[in-house]
Amino acid sequence: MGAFKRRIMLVLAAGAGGALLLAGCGGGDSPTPSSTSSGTGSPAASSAATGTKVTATEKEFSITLSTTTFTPGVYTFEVVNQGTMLHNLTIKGPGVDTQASPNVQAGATGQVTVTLQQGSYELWCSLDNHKALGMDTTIQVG
Ligand SMILES: [Cu+2]
Repeated sequence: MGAFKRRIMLVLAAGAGGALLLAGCGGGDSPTPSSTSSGTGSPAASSAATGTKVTATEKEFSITLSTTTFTPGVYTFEVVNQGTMLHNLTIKGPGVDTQASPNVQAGATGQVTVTLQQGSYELWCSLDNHKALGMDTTIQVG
């Protein structure tokens, strides 16, 4: 009984040690883009919020952005659907060859992250004829 318990303790200790080891390696190995010049700028494909956050409030049939001043950089647009229909936010412009948020249910939110360069970008809802009905706006970056 006692020996069995001790073995479990050992296994647990080994597991914890392994986890610590992994955490240590991960922290030491992952380069931060700002501290090295070797990064070729492959962006993380995750949908996690990065960069400057902008709220895009959508309803039938308009898109209202929380800011109208943009400088080049990474932006995460958070779509807040205050309407009663399904909407999304689709973006196209320099370096962004049409990226879209997921389709967002009424009352829900969704995100799309893009890297904006200097220039003009069009933002619209690509569902049905929502764009023609007014869910269409243009921003100037830089
Ligand atoms: Cu829409």
